[in-house]
Amino acid sequence: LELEEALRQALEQEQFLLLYQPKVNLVTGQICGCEALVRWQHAQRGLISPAQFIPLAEETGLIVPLGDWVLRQACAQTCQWRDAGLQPVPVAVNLSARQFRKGDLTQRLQSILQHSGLAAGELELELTESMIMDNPQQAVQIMHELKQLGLSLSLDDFGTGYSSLNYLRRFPVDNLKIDRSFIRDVATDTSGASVVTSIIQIAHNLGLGAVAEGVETRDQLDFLRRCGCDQLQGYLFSKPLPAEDFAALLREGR
Ligand code: G
Ligand code: G
Ligand code: MN
Ligand code: NA
Repeated sequence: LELEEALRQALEQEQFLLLYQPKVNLVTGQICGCEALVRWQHAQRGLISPAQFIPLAEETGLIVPLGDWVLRQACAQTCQWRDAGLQPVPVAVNLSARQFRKGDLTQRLQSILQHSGLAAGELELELTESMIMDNPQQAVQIMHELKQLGLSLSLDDFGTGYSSLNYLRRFPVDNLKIDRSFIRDVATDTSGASVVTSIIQIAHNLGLGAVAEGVETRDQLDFLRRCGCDQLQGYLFSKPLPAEDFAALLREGR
């Protein structure tokens, strides 16, 4: 209860910040996108990871106003980079299950985009398999509405959930993000490597992009490049960065 009250107050006082982690095109080596990751700047405890407050935010419903703040902030920041003369890249935001299921999601997104001035094509939403598989039929409907708005969609943490291939075929998503637990094993374990190869093939056979998360080593990078993976994200290239540092990368990268 104490944490809930603190979270409520933090929301009122906007004690949150976003870090931005680059996504890199494996062919060109250029930054082709970024993922916005929220942090709580706690007066006493310092930066708190979302793993420690997203579950409570989800339980209490605070995730809806927090999620809206994240969306507004990510859109505003991307517009600010553009206005500063940088060539911004699409920004990806993680949605939680409760945000995804809330009936007015598309209207709220439309209004957030309108107010920020960001084009819908510059915003990507990361959805997880588990939130979709709660009620796949309804999820497919929501995803179609989001696509109609012009947004891009990624399936996050792919491989850890339980989508049947039959459903996957019907999801109007643009990218599969291969969970980092699979990437960890590619260079050391042949079965780990074949899981990753297979996911990349499934993505391509369905006309989707394959994005590797949690890439930390050169060996993993080489493996992913050989398999034709499209994008990577991970500490090898960069950890999640404050907005100013990400802007500096954009400035030098082009
Ligand atoms: O950045 P970090 O590894 O600490 O993130 C931990 C988890 O929190 C990840 O699963 C990530 O997807 C999730 N997360 C980060 N930012 C957000 C956010 O803005 N909204 C939601 N719903 N989850 C987020
Ligand atoms: O669940 P989701 O994929 O959204 O989680 C993203 C989280 O993964 C971010 O919070 C980020 O801090 C973390 N992350 C990003 N790159 C790496 C990496 O190379 N290794 C590890 N272990 N974690 C990473
Ligand atoms: Mn994510
Ligand atoms: Na992920």
